[in-house]
Amino acid sequence: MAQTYSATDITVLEGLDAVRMRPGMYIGSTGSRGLHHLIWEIVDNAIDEASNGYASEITVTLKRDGSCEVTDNGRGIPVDIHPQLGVSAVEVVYTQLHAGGKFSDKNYAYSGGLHGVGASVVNALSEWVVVDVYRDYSHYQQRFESVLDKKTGKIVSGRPVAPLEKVGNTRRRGTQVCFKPDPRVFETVDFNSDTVRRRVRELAYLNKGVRFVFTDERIKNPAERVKEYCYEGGLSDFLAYLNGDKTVITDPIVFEKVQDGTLVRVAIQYTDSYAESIYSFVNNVPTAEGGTHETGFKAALTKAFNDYARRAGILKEKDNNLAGDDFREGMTAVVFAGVKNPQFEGQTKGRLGNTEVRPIFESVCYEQLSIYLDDLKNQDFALRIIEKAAKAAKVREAMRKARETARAKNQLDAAPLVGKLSSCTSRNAAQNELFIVEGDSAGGSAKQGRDRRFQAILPLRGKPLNVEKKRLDQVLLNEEFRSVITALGTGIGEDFDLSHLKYNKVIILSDADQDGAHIRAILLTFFYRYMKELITDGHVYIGMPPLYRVAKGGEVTYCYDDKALEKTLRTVGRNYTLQRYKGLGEMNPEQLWETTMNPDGRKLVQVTIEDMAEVERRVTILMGDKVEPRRNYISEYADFNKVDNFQPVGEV
Ligand code: 28F
Repeated sequence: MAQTYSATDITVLEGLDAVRMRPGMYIGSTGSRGLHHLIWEIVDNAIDEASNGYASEITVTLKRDGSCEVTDNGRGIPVDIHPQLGVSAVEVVYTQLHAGGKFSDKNYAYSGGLHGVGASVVNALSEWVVVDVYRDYSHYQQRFESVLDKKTGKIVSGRPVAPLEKVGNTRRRGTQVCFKPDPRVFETVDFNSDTVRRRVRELAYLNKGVRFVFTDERIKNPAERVKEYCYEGGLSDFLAYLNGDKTVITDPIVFEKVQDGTLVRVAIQYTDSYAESIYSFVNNVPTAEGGTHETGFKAALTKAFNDYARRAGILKEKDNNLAGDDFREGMTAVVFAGVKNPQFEGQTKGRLGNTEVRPIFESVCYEQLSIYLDDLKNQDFALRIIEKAAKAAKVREAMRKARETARAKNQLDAAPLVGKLSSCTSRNAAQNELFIVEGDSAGGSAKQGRDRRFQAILPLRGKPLNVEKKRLDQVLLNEEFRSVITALGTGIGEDFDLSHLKYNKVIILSDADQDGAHIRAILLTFFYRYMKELITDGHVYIGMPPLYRVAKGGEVTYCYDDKALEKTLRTVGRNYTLQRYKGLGEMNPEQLWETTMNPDGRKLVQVTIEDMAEVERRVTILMGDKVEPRRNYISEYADFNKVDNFQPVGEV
């Protein structure tokens, strides 16, 4: 039944030109992230239709012409004419900002999204958009275009080419939207297949039972072109995926409950590893920086487990409570909050700020975890978790003592740095840079070649300890990591405090070979495991030394990859000398400065966590103790120079 829309339902605000004027206000940036945001705006509308039970299948297709098509098999956007505006609801949704009508379904704890809010933004920033609606046995279509008006020289954004029109009869139901991002708005209009595929898979995990079909028509190999994701197990299946190569020691603990209009959905599973991995989301949006849902969850977990340990007589009257860290060792958890009006905070808007959400998570998680722990059929799991935590507490205690004595003898802070770190003269952390350099010879050149005012050098000898299999205490005892921790100044794990960071950029310089890539992966694992905010707050970079040096006459050109070399060799013609750098150590200080350290010419890749789940899996495979998956992984991803999963930002 087509709803009639009073003017109040659809607030008609400024035109789409405002969006084109300041796109960053609506999609964050006009870089790759902003480009992909267009897809997620449209997919969100399809997911709203699915979350309300009207659609069961969503498809996302990347076309060869650079456009993206999204479909759902829901009710189809209404086609009736808006009484005040005199145009169809489809046209209103796609041409009026904030034209999303809130879903009135009462059975819905929180509104996953405003149907159609993002649609008009996508239209404003696209060259063209075609909307197909299949509804009431009819197929309707409308096309929108952003065209340059010759007279005014201005671009008119998202203008309907004609009113919505019926183009055929059909038994199909649902909505189809195809849009082509406008190259006049975006730095790049090239969709990244892996980025889209991974997010579609993540959405499939988060939307239990909804079938997602991702197609990249640009892929030649038909076997690779279409990927389908549908997880009846929802967050339990997500846990299984996240723990893929780890050894689990409990079944998944899963619960969900609505309280005061907020949806609490949690899945927990313990593995034999030492790492704590929490993936939190708000309305399907990943919150890499956590927030009130996560803090509420953590507090409840600690309280529920301690109270249980006392009830079960494992903790005696006189014993102290175990710490949250102890209970979270080896824990993989997915924490999902459904919130009506989420407030996002933090550097990358990745932290939930709503204060009312914390007590809701605390009470629901405490209640549900206590029910789980007291359930007789879960006793062996419960005891296993408590024992693991008690052991972790002993190690933590031993580590604290070790740190005390080490500090007393002034070992932890002073010794390793004496011969190691060449600090810079400036004390301005906002501009200072720390280069962590592989090998003493390269370290030497870096010390000589750098700008000592703001560039500090920390050479790492050989391959540092592989931290994935180690507890924090063993990591702390490793000299290499101690010097990194002390140089950064932030502390580690529970003590980590980003405000004490002494450098704005932490740049990893390692050779472009297998060893270099392994050292880089170990360092990234270390940061990811014990200083994750260093990454999520955007401080970690990877320096890219050149692979080749082409000299002809007095002219020297450095090439950073094979493509650049081909281009250079074509231009220099004949009788040139070509040098392939095997390692950083082959460059003299001047060359190292010029090619890799000088902020004016160097290439840095900023390490970001595009897809936490994927990073987790890769870290586990690459660093975990199972050799088989690692050998496959290495053979499959042999190109260690492709620092994938970490979004390159070009020159910084
Ligand atoms: C490929 C993207 O956009 N699907 C959508 C619907 C269904 C309804 C709807 C959408 C006007 C302003 C309320 C249908 N019947 N997929 C999509 N499916 N929007 S967007 O309504 C929008 C109204 O807000 C719908 C009855 N109620 C709602």
